[in-house]
Amino acid sequence: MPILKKQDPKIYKAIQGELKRQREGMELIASENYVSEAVLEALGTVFTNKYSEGYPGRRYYGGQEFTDVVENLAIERAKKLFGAEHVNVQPLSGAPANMIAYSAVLKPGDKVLGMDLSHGGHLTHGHPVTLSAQVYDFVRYKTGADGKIDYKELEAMAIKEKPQMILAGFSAYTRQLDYKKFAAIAKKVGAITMFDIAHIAGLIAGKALPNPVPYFDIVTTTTHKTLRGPRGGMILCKEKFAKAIDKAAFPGFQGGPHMNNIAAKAVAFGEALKPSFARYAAQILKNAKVLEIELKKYGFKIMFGGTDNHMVLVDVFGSKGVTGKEAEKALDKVGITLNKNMIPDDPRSPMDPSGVRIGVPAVTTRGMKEREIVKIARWINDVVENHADEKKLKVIHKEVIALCKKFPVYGNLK
Ligand code: DSN
Repeated sequence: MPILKKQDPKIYKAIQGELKRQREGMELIASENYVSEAVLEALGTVFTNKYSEGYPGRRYYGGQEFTDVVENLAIERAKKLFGAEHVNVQPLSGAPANMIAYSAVLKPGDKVLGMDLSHGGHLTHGHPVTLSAQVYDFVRYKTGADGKIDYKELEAMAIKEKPQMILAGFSAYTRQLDYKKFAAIAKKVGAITMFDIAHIAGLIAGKALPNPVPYFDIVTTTTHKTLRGPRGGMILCKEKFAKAIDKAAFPGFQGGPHMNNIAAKAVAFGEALKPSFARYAAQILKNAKVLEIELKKYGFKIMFGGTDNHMVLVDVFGSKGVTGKEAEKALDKVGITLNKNMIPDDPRSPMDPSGVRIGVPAVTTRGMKEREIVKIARWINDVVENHADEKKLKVIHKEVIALCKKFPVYGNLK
């Protein structure tokens, strides 16, 4: 970046610092990943200059011969990846994608069943602090006594509440959803089905998890988590909702789409269509399972009874008497990044909850496999148990950097 270095050294320095952090750090935030250098290249292009309100072939401004190419390719590739009838690649991210989808098919005040945040749902699924909860009447379902979604209870709730929509999707729930059962419950009460697959989209694209798209009316996602694309959102839906979704995205909710981002989405979807992506997705599941098994050996309580996807939710406070915040902070010191997280019905506060969420998509992108995950689990235990021992933390930090250097990322970036 020779021009930036000269023109704006402060920003250049921060970017270099972040690059070093990402190269030398063990990234275990379940929603983060490393995009390819091709995706980064597409993001930093002249498409950032272009306004293109509307859709391919019907835009409001001129000069769209190249924007149409990238948006059409992104749509075509996403359709192929997920077997979707209709795709809108314009949502700026996951939260707007969800608001767009709600507004396309619901009226203000309509009732939606969505999963409780502390049970693994997401803020935009009707948490009281969000706009979604101000506009729609969200009723929250929870996991049952065995830590999994209780379909009988969900059905009873659906019959009682008569919602217009039943929403699936999670940012911390780690078990596989029974798509058929879920859709059958919605059908019984005449509700629209929506699934926010943001966390697991890459696992679905890589065929490590079954595809929910045939079972749901609307599927929303981000493109930057397991799917390993640029930060952004996307909506997949049945043809009968296509017009409403497109209209709700533009002009309903957003203005001009970010075309550099859409170009980068197209590149990422192209990568996800390759056989190597399926191997990546399969390895994520193997790594997460090893993490679950190893952490259990160290006496950590794994929420929901275990994992079927890319992450585990751990009750560190209940297991080791260390809060989620303390664990996050101590792990940060050794270069292991993850996030504190509520556990179901957490007695502690969201800013210092009982749990931590640990995900393996980013380390799997680096090429780490079962052997490395065993080491990572050992470090997590050592750090949590010795979180106040600065000397020990320093030793572990050196070991973490050494392992990360064996699995380099962004070799061509300067
Ligand atoms: N912030 C994302 C996550 O970490 O799950 C969801 O929005």
